[in-house]
Amino acid sequence: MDTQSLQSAAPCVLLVNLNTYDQPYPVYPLGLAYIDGALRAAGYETYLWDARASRGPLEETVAQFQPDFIALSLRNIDNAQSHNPLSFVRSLADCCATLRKVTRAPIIVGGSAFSIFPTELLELTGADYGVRGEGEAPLVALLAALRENRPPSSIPGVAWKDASRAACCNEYAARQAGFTAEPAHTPDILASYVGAGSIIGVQTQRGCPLKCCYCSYPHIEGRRSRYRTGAQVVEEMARLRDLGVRYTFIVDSVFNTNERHLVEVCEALCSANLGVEWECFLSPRGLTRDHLALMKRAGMRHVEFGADSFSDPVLKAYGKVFTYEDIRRVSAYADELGILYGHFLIFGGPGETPGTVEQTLARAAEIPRAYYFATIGMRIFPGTPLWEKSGPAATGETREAFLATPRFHIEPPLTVESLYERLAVFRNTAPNWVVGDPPSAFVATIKKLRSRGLRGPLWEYIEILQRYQQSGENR
Ligand code: B12
Ligand code: SF4
Repeated sequence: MDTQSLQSAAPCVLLVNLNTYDQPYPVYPLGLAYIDGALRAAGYETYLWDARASRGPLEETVAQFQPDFIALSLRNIDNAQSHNPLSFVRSLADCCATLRKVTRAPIIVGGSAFSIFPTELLELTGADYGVRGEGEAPLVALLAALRENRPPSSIPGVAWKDASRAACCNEYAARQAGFTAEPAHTPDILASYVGAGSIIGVQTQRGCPLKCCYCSYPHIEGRRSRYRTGAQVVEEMARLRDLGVRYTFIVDSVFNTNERHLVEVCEALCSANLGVEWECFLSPRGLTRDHLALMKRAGMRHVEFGADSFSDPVLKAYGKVFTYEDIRRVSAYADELGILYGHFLIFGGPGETPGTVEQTLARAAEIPRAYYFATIGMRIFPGTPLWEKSGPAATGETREAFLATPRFHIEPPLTVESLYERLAVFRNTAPNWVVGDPPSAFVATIKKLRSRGLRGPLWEYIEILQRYQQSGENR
């Protein structure tokens, strides 16, 4: 612990990251790094306690640090896997209960999971306040209000409890500036994640204007796009490189929503020639061969396409703004350019039929050398068209029910079991497919490869490994 901060007169904020989920690898708490940057810029002393990387229990840190405020980040509600669901909500409630016993400091919760169910999570956890969406400016404003004994009820994005203890949440401010501070990294925590095989995130933009039927991202980040300049992205990557990072993940919901931004960032990275490689999420919409070639020159080594389905009626029903032909075309470009690429597919959403499932599987043979990440069913989130169709209004349940137990839309007559069975059989002939979480043997092998210095997502090894496993089973 930084003993200077213990003696300091500046108000102290303890930042807490509870996420210990390690699929596909431990994910560095980038959101809290941004919050840390904003708090430090506003004159607060901060200390980051990380459930994976910090030594000693949280209670000890609280006793030592005596924080004035606690800022707790909740990234995942659950693992979003219908055939193997795992909820993380309980651990947040337990943590708040533990904190309550050892400190009177106000507990403020934020993060992507909190942003999806803000009022429900505020009530369920017993936290004092919350922030929905981008947290930097609202948190600084909330802490100022609390220090000055002003009610926080007019701060955009803030969640609080009214006189009857009912949770309320202000609208997420659509006009929020975005990127009001640079992320502040805690070097030893960052190094611990790099050592554990994590790929450190870099964010170049926030917001997505599109309206895919299931997607919570615009709800978390807003619809209006906010961008960092190419120079700012270079500066951030250079800072990470100086901290020992050689491969990063551009965590933007979709990196290619705006061609001008894509070109600006990539040209800046080409000129800086940092030697840092990266991967990102791309949409097939409007993507050209030149874009991909430029990204490759700028250090991009892997691409994850949010294709969702290879069937046009399904793509339409999912609210996608591209067709299978776009997917085929961009796959061919990536293959020609020697870029490793994968397609995320969601089976069983609205419009899916047994026939469209077979069409997607058959069309995978037309796509050269791709990797596939298949999910079964669509998690139903508030604020999405899917919520209107399959949420509480359709089932007669409460909103809380959709938080406490992960709920998925599966289009009848398909079921989780029938889809899982079909995909498991298909995977036996297609070792480049991952259905749900990656197999544990793959995760173990990847850990070994990472400890030998290999970087990146390494999903190119999945095929070799599954092929080897299958040949063993057939022997
Ligand atoms: C990139 C990404 C990934 C990458 C991560 C790559 C990497 N190396 O970092 C990969 C593909 C590996 C991944 C995996 C998973 N992901 Co993911 N991922 C994302 C994505 C697109 C961006 C996350 C990000 O880094 N954002 C940038 C940072 C800066 O933003 P942020 O963390 O939200 O923080 C801001 C605010 O939330 C807030 N904030 C954060 N903490 C706090 C704390 C306080 C006190 C306050 C006030 C504010 C605050 O302020 C921050 C700055 O503005 C989000 C969707 C989205 N658009 O948010 C999904 C998302 C976070 N993922 C999600 C899920 C479910 C998963 C997986 C479980 C999926 C799976 N089955 O494998 C795993 C879990 C991984 C793990 N070990 O935890 C869900 C989580 C919600 C949920 N449904 O439970 C999301 C929201 C997508 C969704 N489906 O809705 N993911
Ligand atoms: S799925 Fe991707 S493109 Fe569609 S709304 Fe979500 S972030 Fe935007």
